Amino acid sequence: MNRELTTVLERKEIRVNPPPLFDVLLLNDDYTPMEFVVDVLGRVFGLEQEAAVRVMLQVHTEGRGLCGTYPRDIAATRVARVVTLARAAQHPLQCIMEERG
Ligand code: TYC
Repeated sequence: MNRELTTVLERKEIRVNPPPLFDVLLLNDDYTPMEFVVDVLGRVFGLEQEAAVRVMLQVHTEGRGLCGTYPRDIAATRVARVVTLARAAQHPLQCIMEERG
């Protein structure tokens, strides 16, 4: 029996697996204004202007970029906030979440 499980049984503790983490990513498109993307990154992910510009430019040049990594519910809420802001402004900006490998 592996060491960790043995320890758990001896201590009579319940130790569950750590919750999965999800990357939240922005995808590039040809229409959403750069300034809008930078603003969203600040509002939804709390990024400073400089960091927001960096992520926006990474998305613009590489096709996708990492906004942050979170437990499932927080990741899903941030994706929804981005999409809601984008659609309200009639921009096609896409935001997705992916489980960390
Ligand atoms: N490619 C867009 C433009 O040239 C800018 C952009 C950046 C759009 C990041 C989406 O996730 C995005 N206006």
